Amino acid sequence: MFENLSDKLQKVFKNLRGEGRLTAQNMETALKEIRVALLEADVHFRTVKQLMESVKEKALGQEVLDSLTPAQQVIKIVRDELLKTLGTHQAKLRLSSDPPSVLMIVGLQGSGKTTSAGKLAKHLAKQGHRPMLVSVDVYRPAARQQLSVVAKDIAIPVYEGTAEEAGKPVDLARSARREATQNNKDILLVDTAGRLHIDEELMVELQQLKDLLNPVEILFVADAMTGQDAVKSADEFHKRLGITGVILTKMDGDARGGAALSIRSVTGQPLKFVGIGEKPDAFEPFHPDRAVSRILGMGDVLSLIEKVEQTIDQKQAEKMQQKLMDNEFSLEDFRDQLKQLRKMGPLESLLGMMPDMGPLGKHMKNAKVDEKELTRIVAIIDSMTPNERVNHMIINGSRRRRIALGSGTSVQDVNGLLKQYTEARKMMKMISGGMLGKKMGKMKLPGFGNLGFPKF
Ligand SMILES: Nc1nc2c(ncn2[C@@H]2O[C@H](COP(=O)(O)OP(=O)(O)O)[C@@H](O)[C@H]2O)c(=O)[nH]1
Ligand SMILES: [Mg+2]
Repeated sequence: MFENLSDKLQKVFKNLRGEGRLTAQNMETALKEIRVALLEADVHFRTVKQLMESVKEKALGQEVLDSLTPAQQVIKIVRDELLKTLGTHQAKLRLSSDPPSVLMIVGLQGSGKTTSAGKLAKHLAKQGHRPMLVSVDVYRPAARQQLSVVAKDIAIPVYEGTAEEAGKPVDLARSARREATQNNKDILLVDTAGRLHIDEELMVELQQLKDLLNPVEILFVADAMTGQDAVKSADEFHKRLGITGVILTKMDGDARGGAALSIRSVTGQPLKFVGIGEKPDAFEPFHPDRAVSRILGMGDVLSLIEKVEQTIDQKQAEKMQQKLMDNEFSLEDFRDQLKQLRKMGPLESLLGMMPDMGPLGKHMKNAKVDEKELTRIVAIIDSMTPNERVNHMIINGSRRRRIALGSGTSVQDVNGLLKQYTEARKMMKMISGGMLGKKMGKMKLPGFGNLGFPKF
């Protein structure tokens, strides 16, 4: 996986290592080499273009961390942009709250659908789920039997179907779902037929299955070794059917990684799992951060970069905490905190990581976090004048109307935000005087600034 690309990028970084500082010239050379490395790895040209534009912008911009050498800085920038391309977080499998969750496995012939359906079922069973399998590939004689063999091997039940259903994908799917429900299975994996090329008939059939089953996931299975062809067919399937994620198989044989790197930026749908061999266990959730470490290779440099970033975040967090304690926490700080939080990942997972803080903590962990809401709040604060941001008391009715207009929100939204903000300040004042303040002061939570806003 990614060996070729990794080798080439490491060479680029090595050449930079001798440089005392980043100049327009050595940057230019490095950027050119990175671009070539990506193209040679068969990354989609549009993905390369996007990636290189952001890398260039950052490299020439002012985002420089003093404690890193030029080479390390470039590595950091490339790492950040690769992560953005792959999706900063692992794209988890969605499951329905109304079981059985139906997962449709689609893709071209030979891409690895049947194998992956079995692997995924096994993976889910290991997590404590009760999956059931069904094959609706009624065209190739041995296709359904192949799934039965796979299922037996991993001890997952499979719906075999009746003689009347044998040639009818929709009937098979319907009965399989009923069977899954009756047997208290919480997940039904539907292995569908493939073709050598995308054709109308197949798409119509898949659409019928989709309409019937209302799947929570339509996973497109692509063979990584086919490179950009895999990306192209993923894109076509997505346009026709609306896929929700990709399983990239045969990564064990793909040294370049072009498909893996392009799929999300081309289709907009994340890579969820990778197949790394023929055996039922050769399958894993796709972790963008691990893939990036693998591509860049330099474990030690990456941990150094992380450490430097943590120190910076930590310093900022401490400054914010002090402001909170002193009740000088302005709307501007509030906005910066929100941006900081967003940078660190989905708020829910962040809140989930927090140590137990008694009733207040529980309240926060249960809080529904809405990223859209966050974007709106940032927009509202951005529409305020600097003076308004540090002095919220001056924001009267007409200012509120202006802010709402400027941020594309309503006066109610602005009122809501100001109310939450003032309540939070009040709460912080109370807390900073009492026991809790002392306890929290020691915890140094990076997202501490958000403590007062449990309503999102
Ligand atoms: N090396 C390797 N082979 C795989 C992987 N996934 C599937 N295969 C092989 O690819 C071939 C086609 O797989 P199959 O599941 O029958 O594809 P389908 O036609 O899409 O159902 C089989 O020989 C599988 O063993 C993988 O991740 N790595
Ligand atoms: Mg098959």
